[in-house]
Amino acid sequence: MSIVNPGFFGRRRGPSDRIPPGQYATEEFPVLSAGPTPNIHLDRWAFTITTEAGVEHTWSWDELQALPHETPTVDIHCVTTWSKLDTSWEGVSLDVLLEDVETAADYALVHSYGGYTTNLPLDDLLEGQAWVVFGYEGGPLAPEHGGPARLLVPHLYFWKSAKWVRGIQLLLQDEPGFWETLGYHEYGDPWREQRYAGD
Ligand SMILES: Nc1nc2c(c(=O)[nH]1)N[C@H]1C(S)=C(S)[C@@H](COP(=O)(O)O)O[C@H]1N2
Ligand SMILES: [Mo]
Repeated sequence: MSIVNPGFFGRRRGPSDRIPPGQYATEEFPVLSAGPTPNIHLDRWAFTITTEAGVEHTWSWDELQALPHETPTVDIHCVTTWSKLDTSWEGVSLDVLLEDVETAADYALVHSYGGYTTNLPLDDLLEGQAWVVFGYEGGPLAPEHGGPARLLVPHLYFWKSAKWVRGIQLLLQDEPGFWETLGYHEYGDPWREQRYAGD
């Protein structure tokens, strides 16, 4: 045990400042899936961004891998009250994927293999806030955690981080996804405890 708490000298945020209200930190990595884990072959895997005009931008697995990779280390917060600090991932930033997409949309509806959906404002996918990730803690992302690839949007509750992601539909009007239709908050900011509709 050290005599001086590492938080003593600086204003660096200590672990307890990183836990949003109503959450607890865990070392575990629980699996939360609303259905079975889909089995997706990499040679048939594709990721498609569809604009409000119906224009499709599609990446094969190899095309995705050829894009610049980032390795974000982030805290994740599940609405069932667990948070996990300093998770490390490898993937491609949505800034890169959206770079050449012409759109006037303000909303995104994320689609997964298996049928799961979740919605969020398009702005929340930009400026280094979201990735399509395929690596976790130095290895490939496990199927139960969304492999081959999932969305990672750590600043929102983890249900927005769609596992087995297959595409993003850009929309002029917001459309609720799976949990949002069932009464969860349309935005889901853990720091404002936006768990359920109306919070
Ligand atoms: N396709 C899909 N993505 C999903 C889910 C799901 O059921 N299906 N569950 C969401 C919820 S509620 C959470 S908390 C996280 C859980 O991710 P994990 O199983 O890797 O912990 O995935 C989110 N993404
Ligand atoms: Mo969740």
